[in-house]
Amino acid sequence: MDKSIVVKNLKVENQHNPLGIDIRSPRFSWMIETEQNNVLQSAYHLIVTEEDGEEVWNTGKIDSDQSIWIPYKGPSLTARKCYLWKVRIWDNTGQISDWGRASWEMGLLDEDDWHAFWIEPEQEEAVEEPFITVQEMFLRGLKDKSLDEKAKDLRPPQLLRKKFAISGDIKKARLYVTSHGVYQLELNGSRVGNNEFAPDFTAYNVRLQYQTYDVTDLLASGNNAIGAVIADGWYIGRIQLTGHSCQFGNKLGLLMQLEIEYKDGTTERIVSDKQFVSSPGPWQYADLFIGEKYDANLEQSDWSCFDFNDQNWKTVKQVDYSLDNLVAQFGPNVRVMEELVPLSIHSETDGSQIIDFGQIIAGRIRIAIEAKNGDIITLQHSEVLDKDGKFFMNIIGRNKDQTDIYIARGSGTETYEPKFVFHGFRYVRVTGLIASIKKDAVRAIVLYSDMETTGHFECSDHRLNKLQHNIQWSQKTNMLSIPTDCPQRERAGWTGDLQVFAPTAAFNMDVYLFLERWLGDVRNEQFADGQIANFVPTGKYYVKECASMGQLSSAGWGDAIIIVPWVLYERYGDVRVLEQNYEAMAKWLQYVQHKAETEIPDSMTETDPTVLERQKYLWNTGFHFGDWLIPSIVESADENTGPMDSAILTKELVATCFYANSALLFAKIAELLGDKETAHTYYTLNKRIRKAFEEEYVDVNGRISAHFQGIYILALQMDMVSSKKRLLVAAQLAQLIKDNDHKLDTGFLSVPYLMDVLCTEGYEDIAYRLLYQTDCPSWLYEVDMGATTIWESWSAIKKDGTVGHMSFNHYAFGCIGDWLYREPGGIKHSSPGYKHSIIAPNVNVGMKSAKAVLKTGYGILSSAWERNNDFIKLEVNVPPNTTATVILNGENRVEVGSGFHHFQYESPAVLKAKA
Ligand code: RAM
Repeated sequence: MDKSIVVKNLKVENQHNPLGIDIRSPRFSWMIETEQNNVLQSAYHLIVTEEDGEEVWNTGKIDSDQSIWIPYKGPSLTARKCYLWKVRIWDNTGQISDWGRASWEMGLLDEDDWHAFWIEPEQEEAVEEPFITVQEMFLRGLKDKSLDEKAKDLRPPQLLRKKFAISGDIKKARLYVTSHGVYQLELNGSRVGNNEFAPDFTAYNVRLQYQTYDVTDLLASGNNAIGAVIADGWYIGRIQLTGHSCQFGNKLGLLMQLEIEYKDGTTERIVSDKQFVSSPGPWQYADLFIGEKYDANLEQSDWSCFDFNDQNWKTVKQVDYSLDNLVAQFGPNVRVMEELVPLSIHSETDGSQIIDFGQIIAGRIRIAIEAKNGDIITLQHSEVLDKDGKFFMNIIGRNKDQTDIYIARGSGTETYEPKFVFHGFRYVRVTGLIASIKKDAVRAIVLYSDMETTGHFECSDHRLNKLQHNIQWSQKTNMLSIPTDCPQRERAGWTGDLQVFAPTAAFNMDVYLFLERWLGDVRNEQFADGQIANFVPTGKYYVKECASMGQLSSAGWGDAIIIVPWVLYERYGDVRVLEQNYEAMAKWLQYVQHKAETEIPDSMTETDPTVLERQKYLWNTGFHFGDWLIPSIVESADENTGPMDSAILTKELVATCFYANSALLFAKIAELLGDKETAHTYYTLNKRIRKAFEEEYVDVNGRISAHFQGIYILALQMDMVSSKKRLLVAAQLAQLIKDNDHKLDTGFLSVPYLMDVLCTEGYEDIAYRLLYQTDCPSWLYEVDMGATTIWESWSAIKKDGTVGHMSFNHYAFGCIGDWLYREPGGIKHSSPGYKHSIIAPNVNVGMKSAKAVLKTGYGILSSAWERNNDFIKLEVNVPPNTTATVILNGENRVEVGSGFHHFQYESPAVLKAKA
C-alpha cells in the first residue's frame, strides 16, 4: 500500500551520506513528503546499525516533533566505520511512514589513527614579502614590482608521486589527505574527487582539515601509483589586504594515508613517507593573488601512473610536524559550480582581445588555444572597463595582478585552465594570441563552496529582480572557502561584512555548515583578552597590522561572534551553534564591558559625577570602523576627508549601540541555554547602556550628536532611545533623508536596518522612495549602471562613466536582500528554523506582485502574491511538520498547517512609484 507520508532527504551533519566526519555526536535530519495538508510529526524512531546489521543505537519510539538536528546519543562511534541508519515517523493522525534509509562514515578521529608522515618535496623556502602597513600599500610612492620581478620570488608548485603494488579483491578504499598549501590528487592517471583548493582556508595552525575520498574504483589489484600536486595557496602564498606571504608557513608539504580493505577482511595501508619522489611540474609558479604561469612544454604525461619514469625525480624529506591540528573536513568543499559562455569578444588596437563574460565572478577561464611553440599568452582579469570601453585594472595594491601566463606547446589545439588560482573578474584581456578567439573556445569557470541554493525572490519590478541577481552573485563569489569581503583585492574573512550579510546569505543558500566552520576559526583566533579579530583567518602579521589602530578588534566587527550564531540559530534551528560559541561570546562581551567601564575618552574634562558615572556604559574609546563607508563622507569634495572619517565621526555611538545590542542578544542566548543568572545580568546591562546612550547623545529634540542617518537607524533598531523620544528621533531621521533628496547615506553597519526601521517607524513612503531611488547612492543606481554584483562603493562608476579603483564585488550593501524576502516577499521565521513562520507580505512597496521561496530544513516555504484590481491574491506553501500564521492586510491573522493555501483579500492603499 502506498504510504501517504514519506521520510526523505535524510542527512547527517546536513549532508547526504557523508564520508570521513569526525563529529562524535553527529546530527540527523530528515524531511517529510506528503500530499496531505496539516501534517505534523508526532513521533520518530531512529535506528543506527553497523554494516553487518549489528545494532548500535535504537531510540525506540520517541514522542517528538523534532525532525532536524537530532544529535546521536549512542555509544562512541569508531574511526573509519560506516554506519547505516534508518528512521520512520508517526504523524498527527497516527499514520506511520516506511523507514527511510541512509548512511555515514566516520573519518580518522585521533592522532593515533594517522600512520602517515608529513613529507616535503625538495624546494626553496618561499620568500616572505616585506611587512607593509595598509596605509603604506595605498601610498602613491609605493610601487608594486613588475610581474617579471615578482616571478623571481615565486616558486613552482610540486608534483609528488609514489608507486605501490597491492593484491586482493578490494572491498573499499579511502584516501585521507591534507597539505601545507593547496593540493590536487591523481591515482593511476585519474583525478581523485573534484575538490578545488583543498584543504580549504582555516586558521591552519589550530585547525587543518583533511579530506576523505572514496577511491575504491580508482585502484586495481597489481601495480598502482598515486600523485599529488601542491601549490602555495593561502598557507604560503599572497593573501589579504596588503598581499603579504608566508602567513602560515613557507614550505609545501603533504600528508596522505590510503587505507584499503579487501573482501577477505584484510587491510592495507599506503602512506606518505620517504618513498615518495618529487619534481616541479609545468607550473613556474601559482599564487592565488598574482596568478599562475604554466609552461605546457614542461608537462610530464602520465606522471601519476605506475610506468612513468621518475628516475630524475628527487627524494622527499620526512618531517616531524605535530598532528594535533588535524580535523576532518567540515562543511562544503570548493568546486566548479557553473560555467559561463562569453557575451562578446572584441579586439583592441594593440592586438589584445577582450572577452566579456557578462557577469562578475570568482574563478578563472578555460581556453582552447592554437599557437606556435613557445608563444606566450597572457590573461589579465578585471571587473570593469573604463569610461571609453578600454581594459581597466580596477584593483590596485601590492601583488593584486590577477594575471595568468601560458606558454604554448604548439601542437594543434591545446586547452589551458589554471588550477591553483582564482580571480575576481568579468573581463579577460588576452594578449599574445594572433588568431581571434571564438566564443566556443572559452568558458568562465565559476568557483565557490558547494552550497545548495535555497532561496528565490522575484517581483514585478525587473530592476529589483536584477538587484536580487546581483546580491546572489556577490554571495556565491564571496563564499569561496571562507566568507570574504571581495574576491579580488583582499579576499579576507572580514567579520563585519559577514555580520551584516548573514541574514541575506541564509535566505539565498544553505550557508549553515560553511559559516559554522568559519565561526570555529573566529573562536580559535579570539585573543586572550576576549577580542575578536576583524578578519578571520588572521595570519602571523595580524597583530602587527592592527598596531596603528591600537586594538585588535572593532565594534560591529567583533560582534559577529554573537550576531552570526544567533542568525544561524534563528534561520536553521540548531541550538548547537549557540552552545559552541557561548563561551567566546561571553569573553567578547567581558572585553567590551571592561573597556567601557575602565576607559573614558581622552578629550573628556567633565567632573559631574552623573556624567562620569554613565561613562561606564558607553563604549567610547579606541578605534572602530564605525558606520564604515558613509557615502557623503567617502564622496566628499574635501580632499582631506576620506573613508576613515566615517569611522572617526561615528565610532563612539556605533560602538555603544552594538554593545547594547550584543548584551541583549547574549542575554537571550543565556536564557535559552538555561543560564538565568547571566541572562538577568545582561538584560540589566542592556537597559543601563541604552539609558546612558540617550542621556549622553540624544537632545530634547531627538537630535543625536553624531547627526548621520546610520546613527539614527542604529539607535532606533537597537532601541537606544526611550519611547518618549522615539518619535522625535525617527522624525530626525526622516528629515535627514528628505534633506538628502531621498537618498540613503548609510554605511556598512546601519544599512541592514534602514528599510525595516523606516517601515516600522511609519515612514514606509520614504523606505519606498529609497528602494526605487535611481540617483547615486542607491541600489537601483548600480543596477542602472549595469552592475552584475554589489559594489563596495555606490559610486564606483560615476554618472559620467568614470570608473574607480574599487571592488565591484562586496556583498555588504546587498544586505537589503533579507528585507526583500521578508517584506515584499513576505516570509519570516517566528520560531527557530521556520518550525513556525509568519507569512505577511508587504504589498505596499510599489510592486504588482512578488514571490519568495525558501527551502527550509522542513521543505519549501513560499509566498506569492499578485495585485488584481482591488484585490490581492496570495498563495502560500507551508512545509510538512511546520505551521504558519498568515497575516492579511496587516491585521487579519489566519493560522494554517502544512500544505498549499490560497487567499484573496482587499488590497490596501497603494504607493505608486515616484522615482
Ligand atoms: C575594507 C574591507 C572590508 C571592510 C574593512 C573595514 O578594507 O574591504 O569590506 O570590512 O575594510
